[in-house]
Amino acid sequence: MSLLDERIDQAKTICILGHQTPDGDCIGSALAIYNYILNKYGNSKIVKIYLDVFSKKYLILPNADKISDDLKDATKFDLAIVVDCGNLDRLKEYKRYFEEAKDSIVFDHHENNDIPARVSVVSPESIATCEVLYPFLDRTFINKNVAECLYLGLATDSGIFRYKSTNKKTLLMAATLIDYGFDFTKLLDTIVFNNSFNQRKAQGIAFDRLKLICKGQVSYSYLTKDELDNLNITKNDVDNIIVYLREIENIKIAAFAYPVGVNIYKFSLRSNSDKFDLSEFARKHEGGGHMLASGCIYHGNIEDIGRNFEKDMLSFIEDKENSK
Ligand SMILES: [Mn+2]
Repeated sequence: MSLLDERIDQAKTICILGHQTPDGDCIGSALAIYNYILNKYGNSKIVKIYLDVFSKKYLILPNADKISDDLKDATKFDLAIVVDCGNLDRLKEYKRYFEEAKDSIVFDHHENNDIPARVSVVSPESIATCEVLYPFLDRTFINKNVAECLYLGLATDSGIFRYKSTNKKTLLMAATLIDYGFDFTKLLDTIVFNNSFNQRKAQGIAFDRLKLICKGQVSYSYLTKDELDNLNITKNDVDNIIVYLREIENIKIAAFAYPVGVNIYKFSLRSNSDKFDLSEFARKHEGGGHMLASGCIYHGNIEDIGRNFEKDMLSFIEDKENSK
């Protein structure tokens, strides 16, 4: 029995938690565990998933409608399972459920994971948390629903099997999963490729405004709160724009800023080279993430933020160039 099964066995009440602004890997690994427990134990366990607000497109996943954003559950859970999250602050207010739980386990692939769980399964060389989690699930109880959730995390965190860290293990796992017979074309079209009409209009504004900063090394664009409101879309509808800003010839880093509060902007960051460890940059600016994909926060009006970010990023790049 795996160390996950042992802990689930002993628990009556279980909560599953993940990082703020949850993505495909976070939601996928959380729901994989949920569907796994349901398949293995039926209704004999009380399992809750608490996550920050996420895009409705994820509702295509089995039992995604069971995910709650409730902060007022009075249950002191026997077991908290944290997925795809490197530190407690990124659990936001949901960290209460972790801190009050009697037992805890974390599955993650973020470097410098410092969540004080009873058991930590952290593997930074893994492409996705779903990949970290997979060997701890008893194959007998992986069904079509579990497989679909795991596949989503694997596909999205690997850039649909395109990023450098994709390897034989990733593809073999994906091959095993698709054999369960879920509709992977529909899954990825719904969650990754399809955009609403207004999302495309927002991309148009961001592309029109796109510029090169930091002496031509960084592509940069942003959207404001008014622009999102006018198109009746939310921050979750624009988090894919960074993908396109990275796919530009001869740039080293891509940056896209969008509002997450009044005068608060989140920067999505992507690097095209492991020479620039963006998690290091992000940690200095209220953020975190991976070497090649990170996020951080700037405060103020967008003009000042743009100037400050360019200054910080240029000195970061020059620092790295000089140290090699
Ligand atoms: Mn991940």
